[in-house]
Amino acid sequence: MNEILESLQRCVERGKVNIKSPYPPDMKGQDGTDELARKALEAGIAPQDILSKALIVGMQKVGVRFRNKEIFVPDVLMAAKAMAAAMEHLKPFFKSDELKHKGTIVIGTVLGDLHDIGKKLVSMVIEGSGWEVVDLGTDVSPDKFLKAVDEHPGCVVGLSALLTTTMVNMEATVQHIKSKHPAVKVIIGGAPVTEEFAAKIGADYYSPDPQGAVEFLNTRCTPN
Ligand code: B12
Repeated sequence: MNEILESLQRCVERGKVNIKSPYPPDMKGQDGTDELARKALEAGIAPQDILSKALIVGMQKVGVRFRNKEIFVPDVLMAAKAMAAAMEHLKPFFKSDELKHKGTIVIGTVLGDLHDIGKKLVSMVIEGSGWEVVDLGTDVSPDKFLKAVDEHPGCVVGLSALLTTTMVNMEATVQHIKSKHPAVKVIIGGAPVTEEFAAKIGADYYSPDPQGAVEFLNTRCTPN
C-alpha cells in the first residue's frame, strides 16, 4: 500500500491528530492525520481512496481492538478526533459542483446515541452526489426529526444508530414521522442495523454503506 495511506491508517488507529499533538507520546513531533491527509491529496491520491483505504480501515481496526478490550473509550475518542481532522480535508472533494440540488435529506443519529463518524461519512458522500444534507447531529429525538421534516417539505430522512440499545429508537422515530408525513421515505443504517430490522420497523430502505444510500436516493426518491 502507498506509504502515506499506511501512515494515515496508523494515525487513525493511534489517535494522532496533528504534528503539535503530544498524544500518543511515542509519536510526538510526527505528522498526524491533519498533515497526512493534506499530503495524500497533494500527492494526487483520490479522496475516495484516502477514505476507504486508510481512514475507514484504520477505524475498523480501532473497533476490533476496542471490542477485544485492548484499548478503551479515550483511545477511541482520540481515533475519532484523528479521523475527523482528516475528513476536514476531504470534505470539499465530496461537495457537488451542481448548483441545483437533487433533493434534501434530513439525517441524524437517533436518541441516546452519540456515534457520528459513520453518519458524517454518509452525509459527505450523499452531499457529493448532489443532494442537500441537513445534519441534525447526534442524540436526535423523534420530535426534532419531525420538526425538521416539517421545515423541509419533500425531504427524505436518514437515521443512524450504532448501539443495539438505541436501534429501538429508530422505530419510534419512523412511526412519529410517518404518522404525520406517511409519504416521507426513511432510510436507516449503522453497524447493528439489518434489512430485516428496517422492514420490521417500517423504514423504506436499509443500506450498510453510503453508496447504497446514494443509489436509493437517486433511483427511488422523487426530487423535491
Ligand atoms: C468510535 C466509537 C465510539 C466513540 C464515538 C465517537 C463519535 N464521534 O462517533 C465513543 C468513544 C464516544 C463511543 C462511545 C460508546 N460506544 Co462506541 N464505538 C465506536 C467504534 C469503535 C467505531 C464506530 C465508528 O465510528 N465506526 C466507523 C464508521 C465509519 O462506521 P459506522 O458508524 O458503522 O458507519 C458506517 C455504516 O454503518 C453506515 N452507516 C452508519 N450510519 C448510517 C446511516 C444511514 C442512513 C446509512 C444509509 C448508513 C449508515 O455507513 C457508514 C460508513 O460505511 C465502534 C466499533 C465498530 N467497529 O463499529 C464502537 C461501538 C459502536 N460502541 C459501542 C459501545 C458499547 C459504546 C458505549 C456504550 C461505550 C461505553 N461503555 O460508554 C458508548 C456509547 C455512547 C453513546 N451514548 O452513544 C459498541 C456497541 C455495541 C452494541 N452492539 O450495542 C461498539 C460496537 C464497540 C463494541 N464492539 O463493543 N464509541
